[in-house]
Amino acid sequence: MATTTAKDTATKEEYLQLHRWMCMAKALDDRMHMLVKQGRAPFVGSSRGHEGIQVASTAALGPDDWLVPHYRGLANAVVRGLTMQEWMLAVFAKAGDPLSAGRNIPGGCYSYHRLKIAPVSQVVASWVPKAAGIAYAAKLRGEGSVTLCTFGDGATSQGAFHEGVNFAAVHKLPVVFVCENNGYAISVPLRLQMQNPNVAERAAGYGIAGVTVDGTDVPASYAVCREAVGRARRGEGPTLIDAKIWRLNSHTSEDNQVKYRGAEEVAEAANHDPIARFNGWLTDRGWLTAEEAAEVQKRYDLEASEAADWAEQQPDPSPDDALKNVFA
Ligand SMILES: Cc1ncc(C[n+]2csc(CCOP(=O)(O)OP(=O)(O)O)c2C)c(N)n1
Repeated sequence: MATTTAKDTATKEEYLQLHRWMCMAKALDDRMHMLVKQGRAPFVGSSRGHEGIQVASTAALGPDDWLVPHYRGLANAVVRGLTMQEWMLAVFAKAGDPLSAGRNIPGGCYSYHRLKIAPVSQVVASWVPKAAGIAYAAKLRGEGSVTLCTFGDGATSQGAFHEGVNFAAVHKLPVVFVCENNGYAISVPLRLQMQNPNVAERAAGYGIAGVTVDGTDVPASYAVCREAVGRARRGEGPTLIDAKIWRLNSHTSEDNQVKYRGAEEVAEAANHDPIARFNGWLTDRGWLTAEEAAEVQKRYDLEASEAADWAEQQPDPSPDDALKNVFA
């Protein structure tokens, strides 16, 4: 099991692109919170705090690779090419929503074949064996694609996690498993989920590579994920990455995290925003000024607001289509 802290293996342009994707995801996330408060949207499961590892892991993929994300994967989808308008059509459950034609909670359950995003499920960890299955199919067909599977720390307490990772290990499948370890399964803290808080150490039990990384450190995360994707692509089997991060918001808009984390811890979490950290890293290098970083965020904030206003005006699904694409 290796621990990676800092590496610098990408170009300035690649890092600036990662930064833009993170700001775009934040803009959508913040706008959704506002829409929920205004009573215009029903729900948000926030990705704030997860953006660093999400853009790093997804940007490490190629266009023919598969993404099997958990329900908190907004920045993953943004990197795959999801547009703000598409996301907002889903938020308002409009007929033109390409994610689920207005049938599912935004972000919670959807699929997007064009972007090679497999169906997102609410059933925690159920997608881990599915990711192994997709990778198995790719291997049997000789496709050469890699599958990225993401999940939270809570998911690693489920039986499906073991089944999926073990199967992938035994068959040396081209999968990268990324635990976005935010320390909570809704209100249940890590110490009540596992005796050993280092998820990557379990990799030894499966006979695969395991790496721990600070998931708020974008350059380190990107390096680790690219190594893991390369390993999978070369036929050297899966990697289990434990990306330590902080969840900045409540589990969803349905709970109040101050009640179970306490105000002090919630305030501390705000000091671990991967976007603020990456802004600092880029400005230290002279690749972005603080003013430019603020300008990028402002531009995406405006676009997210315009996308929401536009989507809200689009046609609702027709009741006649209620059973379309639904399995009996
Ligand atoms: C099988 C199953 N059990 C319980 C739930 C209720 N539930 C939804 S999200 C969640 C927490 C999962 O935590 P984690 O895997 O750490 O991911 P996070 O939400 O923190 O990103 C739980 C218990 C569920 N959806 N599915």
